[in-house]
Amino acid sequence: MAILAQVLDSPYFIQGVVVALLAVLVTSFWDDLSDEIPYRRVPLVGKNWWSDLTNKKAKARFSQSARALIAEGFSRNFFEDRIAGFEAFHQKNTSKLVTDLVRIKLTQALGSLTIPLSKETAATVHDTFPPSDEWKPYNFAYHVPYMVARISSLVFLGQKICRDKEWINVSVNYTIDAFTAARELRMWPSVLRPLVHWFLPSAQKLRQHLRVARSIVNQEVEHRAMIQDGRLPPDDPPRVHTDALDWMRELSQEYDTPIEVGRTQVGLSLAAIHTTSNLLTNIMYDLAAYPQYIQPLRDEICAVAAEDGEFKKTSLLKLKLMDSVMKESQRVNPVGMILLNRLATADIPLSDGTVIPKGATVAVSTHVMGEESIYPQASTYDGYRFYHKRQEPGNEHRFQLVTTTRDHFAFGHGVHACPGRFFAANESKILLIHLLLKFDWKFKEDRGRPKNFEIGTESITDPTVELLFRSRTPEIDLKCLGGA
Ligand code: HEM
Ligand SMILES: *[C@@H]1O[C@H](CO)[C@@H](O)[C@H](O)[C@H]1NC(C)=O
Ligand SMILES: *[C@@H]1O[C@H](CO)[C@@H](O)[C@H](O)[C@H]1NC(C)=O
Ligand SMILES: *[C@@H]1O[C@H](CO)[C@@H](O)[C@H](O)[C@H]1NC(C)=O
Ligand SMILES: CC(=O)N[C@H]1CO[C@H](CO)[C@@H](O)[C@@H]1O
Repeated sequence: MAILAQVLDSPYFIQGVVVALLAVLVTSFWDDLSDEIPYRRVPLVGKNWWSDLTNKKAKARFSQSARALIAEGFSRNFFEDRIAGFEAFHQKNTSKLVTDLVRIKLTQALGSLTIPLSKETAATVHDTFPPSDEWKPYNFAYHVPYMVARISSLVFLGQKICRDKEWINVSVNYTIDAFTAARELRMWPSVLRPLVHWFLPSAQKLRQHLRVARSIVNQEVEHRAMIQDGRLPPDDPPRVHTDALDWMRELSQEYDTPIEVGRTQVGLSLAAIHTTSNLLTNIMYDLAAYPQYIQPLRDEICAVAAEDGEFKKTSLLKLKLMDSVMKESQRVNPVGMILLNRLATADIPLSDGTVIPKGATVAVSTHVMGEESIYPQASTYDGYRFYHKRQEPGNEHRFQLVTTTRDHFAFGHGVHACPGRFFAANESKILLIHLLLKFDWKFKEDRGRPKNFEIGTESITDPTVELLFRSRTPEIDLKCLGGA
């Protein structure tokens, strides 16, 4: 229990919880329908605020019924606009715009982003891991969000802002602080929350993040507008690629929908940073636990570099073992016990006669990804599992990390499947290339795969684990990826 309490207090438990929220975060009809959420009518276990104001009970309740609490948290009841600071969770009528921005604009740009992403990755890896011939400890789960935030922000906001410490603070910490604030606010009866939140330090921090975000983002919008009208000379060095800020302006005009860019940018960070960091942490824990994959992964990168020279649009797609290893990490440790949270907007009769009533929330259990009948030796980590499946005739393009199916839905499935998965896949592969070629990795203590914690329905990577890294000489010249 002590460790559980410690983890609940730790900001990193956030990685696990974030994905659960995404299902409701940007789902377009959420705001409109939340009045009908059945939770509002169903009494919640232990929701007796007056007799139960201590942290301890609340934590226990959270770990027992995280899902219900989270779902309720997202109903208007709680994150509604009168609680200032949570605005990034509300995409209002811009949710289609945000999804299309990620699904269409960002994904289409990926081909031309490999080299810029790799250059930024090289820089952040350089800043994060000083070259060392000795083994040095590194708390991966703690640090990786900062690297991911910087690399992702290159594509969201451009080169200048992705290196801005204040922005990185917002990009990483808004999410963490929002969960802390939410947890603290839940200690209060809902009628008092609109008042209390003004005085809670965590909620104040959240509003501060939004102020900082708006100021940074609006300043950049203004700066770009001035360059466009010729009131300022072009940036030096000039911007080399478009980014989400440009796409927001384009789509806002195209859809004739005003958007608030600061809040929307924080919303992107919310969806992107801790989810990707969680995946990367799981992968690195798997590779340190099963080191037999590391050299084959390096060989594969070298083979692609030998074949393609400078990385092309299709180069990352050739890293099939890496893709398989990543998908296997997601299979064995999905972010939670349930995904695909949905709200029934009408009665839905099923073939066996069961009716899902209008207003019900449903979710799908991820135990399917551990089913023996679908995945032989399901409990064994097999980095080649999806690689081998793809070798079978007709399967070459199936079983990719970004492919969602009813047997593997770590990115969700269907219309609302994660639109950011193509970006997450490419960005993560680029980071892994740098980490694997430039360093050796192992656990500090001789240990097996650190077990993920289960908190409520969520699975989180053990935040206390330290990895050791040591510099090595890459077998290829990383010029093929735009430089060291
Ligand atoms: C490894 C990293 C990621 C994981 C595991 C992940 C997972 C998910 C999941 C499970 C959903 C809900 C899907 C469903 O219910 O069917 C989702 C939705 C979403 N994700 Fe991701 N995600 C990741 C990275 C990203 C990134 C990098 C972005 C943005 C660039 C992003 C943007 C979104 C958006 C906008 C939605 C809402 C889509 C909708 O409601 O239509 N995600 N994600
Ligand atoms: C994020 O918050 C933590 C804890 O408040 C703080 O130590 C850290 O410096 C913050 N990150 C950045 C980039 O400022
Ligand atoms: C991160 O942001 C918060 C909220 O704006 C602020 O209180 C804190 O001092 C910042 N931390 C750093 C290291 O900049
Ligand atoms: C979105 O909301 C804004 C103001 O809240 C409104 O002016 C705009 O017309 C709405 N756009 C669409 C497409 O509904
Ligand atoms: C290689 C990979 O896993 N993901 C994507 C990287 O970006 C390209 C271009 O959009 C996509 O086609 C890949 O699926």
